Amino acid sequence: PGVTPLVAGNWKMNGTAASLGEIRDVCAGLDHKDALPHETLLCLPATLIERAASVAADSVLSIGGEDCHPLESGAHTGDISAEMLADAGATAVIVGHSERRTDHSETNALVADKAKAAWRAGLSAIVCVGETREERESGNAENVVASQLAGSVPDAMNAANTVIAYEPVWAIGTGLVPSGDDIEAMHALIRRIMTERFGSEGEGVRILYGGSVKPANAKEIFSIANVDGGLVGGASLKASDFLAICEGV
Ligand code: G2H
Repeated sequence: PGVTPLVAGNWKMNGTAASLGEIRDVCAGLDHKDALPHETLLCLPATLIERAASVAADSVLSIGGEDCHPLESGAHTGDISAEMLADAGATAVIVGHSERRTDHSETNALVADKAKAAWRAGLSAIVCVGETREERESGNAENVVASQLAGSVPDAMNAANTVIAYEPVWAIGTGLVPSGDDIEAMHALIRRIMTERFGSEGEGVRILYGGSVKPANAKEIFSIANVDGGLVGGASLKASDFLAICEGV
Protein backbone atom coordinates (compact mmCIF):
# COMPACT_ATOMS: atom_id res chain seq x y z
CA PRO A 1 0.00 0.00 0.00
CA GLY A 2 0.96 3.63 0.12
CA VAL A 3 1.32 6.22 -2.58
CA THR A 4 3.80 6.21 -5.44
CA PRO A 5 6.21 9.07 -4.77
CA LEU A 6 6.73 11.77 -7.38
CA VAL A 7 10.00 13.48 -8.15
CA ALA A 8 9.20 16.64 -10.10
CA GLY A 9 11.65 19.16 -11.49
CA ASN A 10 10.85 22.82 -12.03
CA TRP A 11 13.18 24.53 -14.46
CA LYS A 12 11.58 27.95 -13.86
CA MET A 13 12.82 30.51 -16.45
CA ASN A 14 15.80 28.42 -17.48
CA GLY A 15 16.55 26.29 -20.51
CA THR A 16 16.96 26.59 -24.25
CA ALA A 17 17.20 24.13 -27.11
CA ALA A 18 20.67 23.28 -25.82
CA SER A 19 19.09 21.95 -22.61
CA LEU A 20 17.23 19.19 -24.46
CA GLY A 21 20.40 17.11 -24.05
CA GLU A 22 19.78 17.11 -20.28
CA ILE A 23 16.27 15.77 -20.91
CA ARG A 24 17.69 13.07 -23.14
CA ASP A 25 20.15 12.15 -20.35
CA VAL A 26 17.38 12.04 -17.73
CA CYS A 27 15.34 9.70 -19.95
CA ALA A 28 18.34 7.46 -20.55
CA GLY A 29 19.19 7.40 -16.82
CA LEU A 30 15.64 6.50 -15.81
CA ASP A 31 15.01 3.93 -18.49
CA HIS A 32 18.02 1.82 -17.59
CA LYS A 33 16.26 0.91 -14.34
CA ASP A 34 13.37 -1.51 -14.13
CA ALA A 35 10.25 -0.76 -12.16
CA LEU A 36 11.16 2.60 -10.67
CA PRO A 37 9.69 3.21 -7.23
CA HIS A 38 8.60 6.73 -8.22
CA GLU A 39 7.04 8.75 -11.01
CA THR A 40 9.21 11.38 -12.63
CA LEU A 41 8.18 14.72 -14.11
CA LEU A 42 9.99 17.76 -15.44
CA CYS A 43 8.04 21.03 -15.50
CA LEU A 44 9.50 23.27 -18.16
CA PRO A 45 9.13 26.68 -19.78
CA ALA A 46 6.31 26.51 -22.32
CA THR A 47 8.73 27.00 -25.21
CA LEU A 48 10.43 23.68 -24.46
CA ILE A 49 7.43 21.47 -23.72
CA GLU A 50 6.68 20.17 -27.18
CA ARG A 51 10.29 19.33 -27.97
CA ALA A 52 10.87 17.83 -24.52
CA ALA A 53 7.72 15.72 -24.80
CA SER A 54 8.99 14.38 -28.09
CA VAL A 55 12.42 13.57 -26.60
CA ALA A 56 10.69 11.83 -23.65
CA ALA A 57 8.02 10.08 -25.71
CA ASP A 58 9.36 6.55 -25.22
CA SER A 59 10.52 7.07 -21.66
CA VAL A 60 8.93 7.04 -18.20
CA LEU A 61 9.64 10.77 -17.86
CA SER A 62 6.56 13.00 -18.04
CA ILE A 63 6.62 16.66 -19.02
CA GLY A 64 4.67 19.47 -17.37
CA GLY A 65 4.14 23.22 -17.47
CA GLU A 66 4.94 25.77 -14.78
CA ASP A 67 1.73 27.82 -14.87
CA CYS A 68 -1.49 28.16 -16.85
CA HIS A 69 -4.27 30.69 -17.36
CA PRO A 70 -7.64 29.86 -15.75
CA LEU A 71 -9.47 30.17 -19.09
CA GLU A 72 -9.31 27.90 -22.13
CA SER A 73 -8.67 30.58 -24.75
CA GLY A 74 -9.32 34.23 -25.50
CA ALA A 75 -7.86 37.72 -25.52
CA HIS A 76 -5.09 37.28 -22.93
CA THR A 77 -1.87 38.34 -24.64
CA GLY A 78 1.13 36.38 -23.52
CA ASP A 79 -0.80 33.84 -21.46
CA ILE A 80 -0.95 30.10 -22.06
CA SER A 81 -3.93 27.87 -21.29
CA ALA A 82 -3.90 24.40 -19.79
CA GLU A 83 -5.36 23.13 -23.07
CA MET A 84 -2.33 24.54 -24.91
CA LEU A 85 0.04 22.81 -22.50
CA ALA A 86 -1.81 19.54 -23.00
CA ASP A 87 -1.71 20.07 -26.76
CA ALA A 88 2.08 20.47 -26.54
CA GLY A 89 2.42 17.18 -24.65
CA ALA A 90 2.25 18.17 -20.98
CA THR A 91 0.48 15.93 -18.47
CA ALA A 92 0.74 18.19 -15.42
CA VAL A 93 1.14 21.84 -14.49
CA ILE A 94 2.39 23.68 -11.41
CA VAL A 95 -0.08 26.27 -10.07
CA GLY A 96 0.43 28.81 -7.33
CA HIS A 97 4.20 28.59 -7.08
CA SER A 98 5.37 31.24 -4.60
CA GLU A 99 7.25 33.02 -7.39
CA ARG A 100 3.93 33.42 -9.25
CA ARG A 101 2.11 34.42 -6.07
CA THR A 102 4.77 37.12 -5.51
CA ASP A 103 5.72 38.27 -9.02
CA HIS A 104 2.15 38.23 -10.37
CA SER A 105 0.12 38.83 -7.20
CA GLU A 106 -1.68 35.51 -7.60
CA THR A 107 -4.38 34.93 -4.99
CA ASN A 108 -5.62 31.64 -3.59
CA ALA A 109 -8.84 32.04 -5.59
CA LEU A 110 -6.91 32.46 -8.84
CA VAL A 111 -4.73 29.45 -8.03
CA ALA A 112 -7.88 27.38 -7.43
CA ASP A 113 -9.24 28.47 -10.82
CA LYS A 114 -5.96 27.46 -12.44
CA ALA A 115 -6.16 24.02 -10.80
CA LYS A 116 -9.67 23.59 -12.22
CA ALA A 117 -8.40 24.70 -15.63
CA ALA A 118 -5.68 22.08 -15.43
CA TRP A 119 -8.22 19.32 -14.69
CA ARG A 120 -10.50 20.49 -17.52
CA ALA A 121 -7.57 20.00 -19.90
CA GLY A 122 -6.78 16.57 -18.47
CA LEU A 123 -3.67 17.73 -16.61
CA SER A 124 -2.90 17.09 -12.99
CA ALA A 125 -2.32 20.21 -10.90
CA ILE A 126 0.64 20.63 -8.56
CA VAL A 127 -0.69 23.16 -6.07
CA CYS A 128 2.07 24.97 -4.17
CA VAL A 129 1.78 26.36 -0.66
CA GLY A 130 4.33 27.66 1.84
CA GLU A 131 5.05 30.38 4.33
CA THR A 132 7.52 33.28 4.17
CA ARG A 133 10.32 33.77 6.65
CA GLU A 134 8.38 36.48 8.50
CA GLU A 135 5.34 34.22 8.73
CA ARG A 136 7.41 31.41 10.19
CA GLU A 137 9.25 33.66 12.63
CA SER A 138 5.99 35.14 13.87
CA GLY A 139 4.58 31.65 14.51
CA ASN A 140 2.05 31.84 11.67
CA ALA A 141 3.41 29.19 9.31
CA GLU A 142 0.66 26.66 10.07
CA ASN A 143 -2.14 29.20 9.72
CA VAL A 144 -0.77 30.49 6.42
CA VAL A 145 -0.44 27.02 4.92
CA ALA A 146 -3.90 26.02 6.18
CA SER A 147 -5.52 29.06 4.60
CA GLN A 148 -3.61 28.57 1.33
CA LEU A 149 -4.87 24.98 1.19
CA ALA A 150 -8.42 26.05 1.99
CA GLY A 151 -8.40 28.69 -0.74
CA SER A 152 -6.22 27.14 -3.45
CA VAL A 153 -7.45 23.54 -3.54
CA PRO A 154 -10.89 23.21 -5.22
CA ASP A 155 -13.56 20.88 -3.86
CA ALA A 156 -13.21 18.43 -6.76
CA MET A 157 -9.65 17.55 -5.79
CA ASN A 158 -8.71 13.89 -5.80
CA ALA A 159 -5.51 11.95 -5.33
CA ALA A 160 -5.09 11.47 -9.09
CA ASN A 161 -5.75 15.01 -10.33
CA THR A 162 -3.80 16.91 -7.68
CA VAL A 163 -0.43 16.97 -5.96
CA ILE A 164 0.34 19.33 -3.08
CA ALA A 165 3.83 20.88 -2.88
CA TYR A 166 4.93 22.40 0.42
CA GLU A 167 7.62 24.96 -0.34
CA PRO A 168 8.65 27.25 2.51
CA VAL A 169 9.42 30.48 0.64
CA TRP A 170 12.55 31.12 2.68
CA ALA A 171 13.99 27.76 1.58
CA ILE A 172 13.55 28.34 -2.16
CA GLY A 173 16.84 28.73 -3.99
CA THR A 174 18.59 29.76 -0.78
CA GLY A 175 20.26 26.53 0.25
CA LEU A 176 18.35 26.76 3.56
CA VAL A 177 16.20 23.77 4.44
CA PRO A 178 13.87 23.44 7.44
CA SER A 179 14.78 20.86 10.07
CA GLY A 180 13.48 17.35 9.55
CA ASP A 181 11.14 17.91 12.50
CA ASP A 182 9.70 21.07 10.94
CA ILE A 183 9.15 19.34 7.58
CA GLU A 184 7.53 16.39 9.35
CA ALA A 185 5.23 18.66 11.39
CA MET A 186 4.10 20.69 8.37
CA HIS A 187 3.52 17.62 6.19
CA ALA A 188 1.52 15.99 9.02
CA LEU A 189 -0.61 19.13 9.26
CA ILE A 190 -1.19 19.17 5.49
CA ARG A 191 -2.14 15.48 5.57
CA ARG A 192 -4.58 16.11 8.41
CA ILE A 193 -6.19 19.07 6.65
CA MET A 194 -6.49 17.19 3.37
CA THR A 195 -7.90 14.06 5.03
CA GLU A 196 -10.43 16.02 7.07
CA ARG A 197 -11.71 17.74 3.95
CA PHE A 198 -11.35 15.02 1.30
CA GLY A 199 -11.38 11.71 3.19
CA SER A 200 -9.52 8.90 1.44
CA GLU A 201 -8.54 11.18 -1.47
CA GLY A 202 -6.78 13.43 1.03
CA GLU A 203 -5.11 10.41 2.58
CA GLY A 204 -3.80 9.37 -0.82
CA VAL A 205 -2.83 12.74 -2.28
CA ARG A 206 0.89 13.19 -2.73
CA ILE A 207 2.54 15.89 -0.64
CA LEU A 208 5.90 16.96 -2.05
CA TYR A 209 8.56 18.94 -0.25
CA GLY A 210 10.21 21.73 -2.26
CA GLY A 211 12.98 24.17 -1.43
CA SER A 212 16.70 23.56 -1.97
CA VAL A 213 16.36 19.81 -2.50
CA LYS A 214 19.69 18.48 -3.78
CA PRO A 215 21.47 15.15 -4.11
CA ALA A 216 23.04 15.55 -0.65
CA ASN A 217 19.76 15.98 1.24
CA ALA A 218 17.13 14.25 -0.92
CA LYS A 219 17.28 10.80 0.66
CA GLU A 220 16.88 12.17 4.17
CA ILE A 221 13.99 14.47 3.19
CA PHE A 222 12.18 11.75 1.24
CA SER A 223 12.36 9.43 4.26
CA ILE A 224 10.26 11.82 6.40
CA ALA A 225 6.68 10.71 7.10
CA ASN A 226 4.12 12.17 4.67
CA VAL A 227 6.83 13.39 2.28
CA ASP A 228 5.84 11.72 -1.00
CA GLY A 229 8.66 13.07 -3.12
CA GLY A 230 9.98 16.48 -4.03
CA LEU A 231 9.65 19.54 -6.22
CA VAL A 232 13.17 20.36 -7.28
CA GLY A 233 14.22 23.68 -8.81
CA GLY A 234 17.90 24.48 -9.30
CA ALA A 235 19.07 20.88 -8.93
CA SER A 236 16.72 19.70 -11.70
CA LEU A 237 18.62 21.62 -14.38
CA LYS A 238 21.45 19.09 -14.56
CA ALA A 239 20.52 15.53 -15.48
CA SER A 240 23.15 14.02 -13.18
CA ASP A 241 21.87 15.96 -10.14
CA PHE A 242 18.22 15.24 -10.91
CA LEU A 243 18.92 11.53 -11.39
CA ALA A 244 20.89 11.46 -8.13
CA ILE A 245 17.90 13.02 -6.36
CA CYS A 246 15.62 10.37 -7.87
CA GLU A 247 17.94 7.75 -6.40
CA GLY A 248 17.02 9.10 -2.97
CA VAL A 249 13.43 7.84 -3.23
C1 G2H B 1 11.32 25.67 -4.95
C2 G2H B 1 12.18 24.78 -5.73
C3 G2H B 1 11.41 24.21 -6.91
P1 G2H B 1 14.78 25.22 -5.55
O1 G2H B 1 10.79 26.71 -5.75
O2 G2H B 1 10.10 24.63 -7.11
O3 G2H B 1 13.29 25.50 -6.20
O4 G2H B 1 14.94 23.75 -5.49
O5 G2H B 1 15.74 25.89 -6.50
O6 G2H B 1 14.81 25.82 -4.17
